[in-house]
Amino acid sequence: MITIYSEDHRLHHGQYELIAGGFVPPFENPTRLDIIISRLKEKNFGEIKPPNEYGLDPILRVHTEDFINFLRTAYDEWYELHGGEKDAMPITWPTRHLRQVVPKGINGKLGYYSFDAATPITSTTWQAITSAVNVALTGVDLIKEGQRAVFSLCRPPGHHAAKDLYAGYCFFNNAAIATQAFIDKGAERVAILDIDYHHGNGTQAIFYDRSDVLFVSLHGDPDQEYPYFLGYKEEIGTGKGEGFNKNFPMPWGTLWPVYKDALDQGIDSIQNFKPDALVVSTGVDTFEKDPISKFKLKSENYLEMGNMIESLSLPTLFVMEGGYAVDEIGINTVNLLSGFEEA
Ligand code: OKP
Ligand code: ZN
Repeated sequence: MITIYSEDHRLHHGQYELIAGGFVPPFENPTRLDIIISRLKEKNFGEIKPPNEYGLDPILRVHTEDFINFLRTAYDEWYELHGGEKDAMPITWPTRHLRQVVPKGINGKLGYYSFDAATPITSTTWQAITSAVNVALTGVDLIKEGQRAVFSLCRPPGHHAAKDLYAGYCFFNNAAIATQAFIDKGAERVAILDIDYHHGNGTQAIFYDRSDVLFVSLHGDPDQEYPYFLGYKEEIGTGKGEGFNKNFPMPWGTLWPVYKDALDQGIDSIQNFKPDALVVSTGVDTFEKDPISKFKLKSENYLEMGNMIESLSLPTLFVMEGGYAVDEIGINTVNLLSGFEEA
């Protein structure tokens, strides 16, 4: 399987995220991809290629122009106000009983366009997030050219980002942009299987009223787990999209047998949808030793997971999302891809 990868991911490296009441160095950091790349090489997994350049048009198919412009200029506006010592970070959000206005100043805009304080914007975040989109889109083109499967090794991740909202380490929704690109290049239906531990709230929101994209997500129950305010079972889509959104929330402590049963059901619904392509939002933070997650999957379970995904016999684009147990992130990610390839 070909991997698409750009060194530009390093240009997003925040100083801090807020977690459990304190600021710590971000769990989402460049080392994650270093470990995955070295495992891919160790296993001789396949060619590693740089992305092509696609510009902003494919991003505009998913995100609003004002949001894109905000991300492009946010750090400069922050710098003007606060100087360059700290990364740009919101602390106030337009929740209930406040107005959804776009304030002129950067502090207000950071809150308007985000929903957490885990997602710093640095002076070079823009280059990293546009390169991650290019990594995802290059995967789409290789599949259009006939590859059965491609691994788009994106960083930062994307599935928490909605059309005009960032958070959860995510800015542009790489998987959603790739999905829309498949459709714009002729696919009638595309399925997204989100196996990251966290609910892909951004992806769900982007496609919630659409019947040409089926979104299936397996994740920690939002009653207990981030992002808390989306990802419940009863969210099935709206309007024409009713029936094309499927959530499988599972409790903390979930082990492989329960997870496998949900994955079987998710795979069945993808099969019935008869898509032209599959996009896998690939998180390995379901791993038992993940430092911010609470499922209990083991490294060998990812082999079986890849095997099960292959059984759909679909052109498949793996887009990297989360996974923070850096010591094993390479083993687990490459196990998933090998399980697919050796099926
Ligand atoms: C990004 B991805 C709660 C803190 C959550 C943000 C998590 C973002 C995960 N324990 N902080 O889906 O892997
Ligand atoms: Zn996650």
